[in-house]
Order: sequence, then C-alpha cells, then structure tokens
Amino acid sequence: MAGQQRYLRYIVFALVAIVLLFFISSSSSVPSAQWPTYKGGQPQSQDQSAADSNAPAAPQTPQSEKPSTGTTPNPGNALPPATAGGPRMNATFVTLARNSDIWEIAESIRHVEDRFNRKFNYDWVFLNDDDFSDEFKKLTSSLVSGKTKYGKIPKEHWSFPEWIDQDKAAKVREEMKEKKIIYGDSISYRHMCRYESGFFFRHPLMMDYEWYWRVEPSVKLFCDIEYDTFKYMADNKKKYSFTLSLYEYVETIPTLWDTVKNFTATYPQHVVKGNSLKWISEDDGKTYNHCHFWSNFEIGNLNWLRSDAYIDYFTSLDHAGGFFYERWGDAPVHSIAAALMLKKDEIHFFNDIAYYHVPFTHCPTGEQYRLDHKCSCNPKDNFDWNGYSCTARFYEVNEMEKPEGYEKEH
Ligand SMILES: Nc1nc2c(ncn2[C@@H]2O[C@H](COP(=O)(O)OP(=O)(O)O)[C@@H](O)[C@H]2O)c(=O)[nH]1
Ligand SMILES: [Mg+2]
Repeated sequence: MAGQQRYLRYIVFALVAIVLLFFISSSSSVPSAQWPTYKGGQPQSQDQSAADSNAPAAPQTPQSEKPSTGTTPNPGNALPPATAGGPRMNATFVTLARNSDIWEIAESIRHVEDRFNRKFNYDWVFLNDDDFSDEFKKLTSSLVSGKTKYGKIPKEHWSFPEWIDQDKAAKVREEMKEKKIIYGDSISYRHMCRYESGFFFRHPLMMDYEWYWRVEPSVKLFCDIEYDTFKYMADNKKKYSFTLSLYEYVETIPTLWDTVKNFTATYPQHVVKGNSLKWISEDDGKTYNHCHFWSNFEIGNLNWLRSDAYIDYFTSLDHAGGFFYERWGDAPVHSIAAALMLKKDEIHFFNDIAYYHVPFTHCPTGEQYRLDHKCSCNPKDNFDWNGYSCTARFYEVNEMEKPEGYEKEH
C-alpha cells in the first residue's frame, strides 16, 4: 500500500512539474524580433517610410518584458533595415574605365555606395576597350553591393570608321596640340567621346537594362540620397538628368551646330514640340550658345538613346567626322539631343544630388536641406549660380523658381 501511495505521489508531482513547465514556456518573455523578411534579395518591409528613414525604429518589446541577459538593455537602439523596401527598377550603374583607373573608380564607388546604393543594391556594369584585369574585377566587385558585370568593347566601336581620313585627323591633332586644347592631341579620348555618344547603351551587357547612372573615376557625392532616383525618373516621366551644366570650349566643336542643323533639316520629325531649344540657343536656333549638361554624371533612359531619333542623330554626326576632325565631346552631343528631341519636362535637374568631378562642385542650395541630408560640401563651392554655369538659364527657360536662399549663396 505504502508503495502505491509513493507511486501516486510521484505521478502527482510529475503532473504538477509538467503543468509548471508548460506555463513557464508559454509565458516566456523572450522577444521575437520583427525583422523585415527577405525574399529573392529584396526586403519585404511592411513600412517603407520606416525603411527609408534614418530615425531609429521604435523598440519592439516593452522594457518590462525583456529577459535578463546580464547586460543593460538599450531599447532605443534598434536599427532600421540596411536596405530600402519596395521594388527595384530595371537599372544599372555604368562606368567606362581602364585598368589603371582602379583606385580612382574605387573612390567613386565608395561614395555612390555610402550615399545611395548600399540601400538599393543596384548592379554595376564596367566597360573597357581592353580586358579588365583580375585585380580590377576583384576590388570593384567587393565594393559594389549589387551584381557587377565586366564587358569588352567591340573593336568596331573603338576605332576609326572607314570614312575617316586618318591623315586629316592626325593633322588636326597636331594643330590642337599646338593650341594647347585639352585632350586635343589624344586619339583615345576621341574614341571615348564617340563611344559614350553612340555605343555604350548598345553594349550587350547594357541591353538588359532600361535605366543607367553614369559614374566616372574620382567623383564624389556629398549628401545622403534616401529615395530611389531611378524610380523618381520613371514616376515623373524623365528621360535625362544632370547636376552640373556649363559652356563648352568653342575650339572643340566649331562645326557641331551646323552638323546638327543638317540633321534637323533631314529629319524634322525627330525634333519634338515643347523642347529646350531656348536653353541651347539665344537666336531661335541660328547659333549654339555652347551650354551643355556635364555628362560625367547622367541618370537617363537607355530606351531613349536606343530610339530611332537618337540613332539617326548619332549616325549623322558620326558620318560628318567631327569626333576625329575636331574633338566633339559626348557632353554637348548628348545635351543637344536632349534639348531638341525631348520635351522640356523630360529633363531633370537633380538639385539634391551633391556632386563633384574635378574641378566643379554642385552643392545643393539651402542650408536646411544640407543639414537634413548630412551633406559635407561647402556651399561656397557650388557652381550653379556662377556666370560660367548654364543652370540659372535652365531654371529660366523652364520657368522654375530658383531654390530658396540662392541669392545668399550666389
Ligand atoms: N577604357 C577606357 N576608358 C577610358 C579611356 N579614356 C577615358 N576613359 C574613361 O572615360 C571617362 C572619361 O574620361 P576622363 O579621363 O575622366 O575624362 P574627363 O572627365 O573629360 O577629363 C572615364 O570614365 C574614363 O575612365 C580609355 O582610353 N579607355
Ligand atoms: Mg572624368
């Protein structure tokens, strides 16, 4: 009998222990962190504004429910997600570079990643007229948060076309050297300008994308960019954009405008109504005022560059020979195309992208903006309101109000 009672006591004790264990585990205060879930590499954030915000997220669990971990909890230090939520655009960065540009492009990538792409993880296409070295590929792929792709430019896109008289081109280079025109004696610079004008957007690696952001070696970004600039372009029906504009050296493009006029006479259908002719000409198209968007920075639409209008334009210019008989830059070539073949409101000035390429700086006008976006540029370096910039003219032609405080930062 005594043995039976002992058994019964054991059973009751075990039952109480099980009930107690169940109670403890179900009321456990171990918090379940509410991290955004990731699917296919994209964060599936519930709250995009929180994902985009730099403010620390609110604590997920009240202090009283925190487990004792033997250390002092700091409920205010929950971090926002490392990447922004929402869908991505079909977009890529694109850089034309030589292997010797490795350290200068590394610097640019860090700027772009730190200020923008670490939150968006867009791809990066590198193009070169030579094979990229393993060292170049290893370093750049370690710096870019998105996928990296490396392409070799086909020979026919980086050589003299058959209709170019090589002796005539060589003579021009000699003359330009004597006149000390920048890059005047360089063959490779001319191939580069022609490639950027007419071919980069047709490279097989670029054919996968609709949007591009061009990045050159040794550029800097000075403010945080907290939204998707590609999406901004798409949502607002923009096709081309800039941060800096200025006047081109006349000696490098003496016959460019006449060639453009031949093109518009042959293809009047490619010139759109409501364009920005006024920005590039002060006499209704008779002459060119040499204003251009500085193309070392561009965010643009690749389908526009691949359109019949742009291809007809580039082909006309290419056959005229000015890439080799003069030294036409891709900046005036792109800018004239954008000014004539896009509607005014398809061109966007990114006042909020603070940018540097030697020797000019675009530092956003307005102190509050600069503080809010952690800008590190000196507003005194801002080129926009300088007489050699064409940005004030862009504001006037587009009847846009200049940013608040611009008179003070003049
Ligand atoms: N692959 C390659 N890239 C070049 C060559 N020349 C210039 N580039 C690239 O073309 C872009 C413009 O050249 P850059 O020297 O920056 O000219 P600048 O900004 O007009 O002074 C940069 O991205 C360069 O890396 C070249 O011969 N080969
Ligand atoms: Mg450059």
